[in-house]
Amino acid sequence: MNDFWKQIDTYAKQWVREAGAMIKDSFSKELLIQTKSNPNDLVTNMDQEVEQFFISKIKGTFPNHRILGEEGYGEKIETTEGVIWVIDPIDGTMNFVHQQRNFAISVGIFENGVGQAGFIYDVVHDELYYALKGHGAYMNDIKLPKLEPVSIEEAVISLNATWVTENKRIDPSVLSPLVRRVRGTRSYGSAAIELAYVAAGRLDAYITMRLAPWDFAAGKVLIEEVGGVVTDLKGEPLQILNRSSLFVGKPGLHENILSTYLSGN
Ligand code: 2AM
Ligand code: CA
Repeated sequence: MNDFWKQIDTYAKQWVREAGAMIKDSFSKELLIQTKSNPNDLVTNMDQEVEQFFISKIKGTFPNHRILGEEGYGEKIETTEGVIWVIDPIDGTMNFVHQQRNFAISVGIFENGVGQAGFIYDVVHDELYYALKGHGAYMNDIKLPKLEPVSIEEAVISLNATWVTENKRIDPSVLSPLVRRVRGTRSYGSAAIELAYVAAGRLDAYITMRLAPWDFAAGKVLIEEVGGVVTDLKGEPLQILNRSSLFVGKPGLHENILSTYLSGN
């Protein structure tokens, strides 16, 4: 690993853990909760404070780097050149508000459009998942093994139950047989956690209809580093600055589900 990425790795881990401590401290304080695009789209003062914390740290240390953040304190970014930090200060805000668990900080770092580093911190479980492209993926200090193929019958996949009954993107009659055939389904309510779990082999695949770059930036780096496959629902590569559907999974399983259930949608 060259010194530039070693330095980024050291700072990113330090800031993610500091931000996690800020979030933990907030559990004993009153939270200010507002809604964004609809009554179920929540934002709290902590989402905003944590994003501002990252921006001040990154700008103070790497003034040439650009930042794209969920809460909009970063910049308007239209091109992928240079180093871009893609940040979700709290992914799974509804879980944060309702459960005080099952949320994560997600930080993906891209250089000229290529994902180079990913950090997903499950604050409550104190699990930091991270990867540097070409240097392996880890959960805390444990190296994550390469993902091995698994059959559809043995797979535990993650998806949101509502999509099986109503869905603008995929005819629900497509997802129902898949749900019946797999070993089990799960839904955690935080894309970052679900992506980290695929990287760690706890989930075999994850399907979601619409995510923003800050939801998947870090997870994409993590999953690709352990040999998983990251595409949209059509099997096309993700555009890192665009919203997208997402389908990630173990090698082999991804191809099987795509060709048997998703192609043609
Ligand atoms: P959030 O908690 O940061 O908003 C829930 O299924 C997952 O999808 C969470 O990761 C959530 O991120 C994300 N999400 C919810 N609504 C979304 C939307 N309209 N666009 C993109 N991502 C969304
Ligand atoms: Ca998010």
